Amino acid sequence: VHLVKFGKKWDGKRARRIVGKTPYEAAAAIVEDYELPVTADEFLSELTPIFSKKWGSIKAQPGANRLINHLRSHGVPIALASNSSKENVETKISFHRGWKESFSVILGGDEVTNGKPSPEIYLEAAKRLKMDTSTCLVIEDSLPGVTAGKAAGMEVVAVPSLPKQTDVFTSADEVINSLLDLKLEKWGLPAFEDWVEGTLPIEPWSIGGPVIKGFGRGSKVLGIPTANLSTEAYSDVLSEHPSGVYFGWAGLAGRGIYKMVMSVGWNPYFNNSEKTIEPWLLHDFDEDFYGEDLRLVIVGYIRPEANFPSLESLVAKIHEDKKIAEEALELPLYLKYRDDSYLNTSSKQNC
Ligand code: ADP
Ligand code: RBF
Ligand code: MG
Repeated sequence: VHLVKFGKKWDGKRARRIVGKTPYEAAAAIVEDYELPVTADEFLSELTPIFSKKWGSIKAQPGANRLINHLRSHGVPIALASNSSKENVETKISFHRGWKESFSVILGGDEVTNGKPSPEIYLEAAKRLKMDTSTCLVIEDSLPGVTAGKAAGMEVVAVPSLPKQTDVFTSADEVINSLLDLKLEKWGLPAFEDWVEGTLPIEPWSIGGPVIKGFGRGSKVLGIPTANLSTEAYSDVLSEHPSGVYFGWAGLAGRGIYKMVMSVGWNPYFNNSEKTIEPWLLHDFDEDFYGEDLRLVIVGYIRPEANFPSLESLVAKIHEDKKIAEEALELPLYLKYRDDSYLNTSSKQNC
């Protein structure tokens, strides 16, 4: 990042201090945290053009388009309330087709006296929507935002933008891992209609590479082997996708194409410090295939990763996931991706 200029290194743990702040507050926090030899104003004015250039390449959170389209098609009015300036918010969303028109109200931090955590921006949003505050649902990724929403008398679902943050968001009415886990009917809103047989179709994504050694506990501890992929080579793909249990198709060069169910994330039961990708190929192999080229096309989502009171309950849940994936992959909607050319490198056909 820009910190390099000052001979400093970005510290992920400190990132949580700036999420949800106004641009000025965030700059001031960074200058203080890293003891930079500039004022917050100077830092901000150097940084703003650098960030503005990057806005166009920021991808929507998985589930964001789905949420916006669903609410619009059901006539549920939505507002966007951000501590960033109105101008910046409008520029940022201009890169996403249909977003600007979907919001009945867009409010920037420069349009209120006090930004979040003050309730002001949410009270103003409700007023402009002509909605009673008690009928509004706030979806927030930051702690100041959750505080603001609750202070405005609204129901608040937190979707933390940083991992392993659940404990910090206790004031929210619910903390979910990603927008894929939002259950609108819980809040009196029309339910999503796209779940099929316990699965949520997603925009397919793929990842592949040589199978590496994992923690050595898949088969040994759980009786469930998972063919781990190197996460280093794919850190950007992985960071784009929320942790959770997914399924799809797996291609093994020279062997074939198989159904696959996997977890992506920190495996709460084992509380790993790294985000890993753990695909279980739904096929009995006679031998290990470490080092071989494994290609995955991920087509659907099942559930968030969870913690379990016992190893047996974790194993039972994973077997449930397997059953859901096995059956869903027979649906034309998912079956068609079995022919994806990404899976067939030099491999011979099978199954
Ligand atoms: P590790 O911790 O090294 O990943 P696991 O106990 O999870 O070890 O076992 C994974 C290995 O088992 C894979 O790398 C692969 O070589 C082998 N294996 C055998 N059958 C399967 C399967 N059905 N799905 C995934 N991996 C399998
Ligand atoms: N680990 C968890 O801690 N929580 C989970 O909810 C979870 N779900 C999984 C679902 C599937 C389909 C698979 C294959 C694994 C899952 N695991 C989960 C990961 C499991 O803990 C992991 O494979 C082992 O830690 C082996 O390294
Ligand atoms: Mg494994």
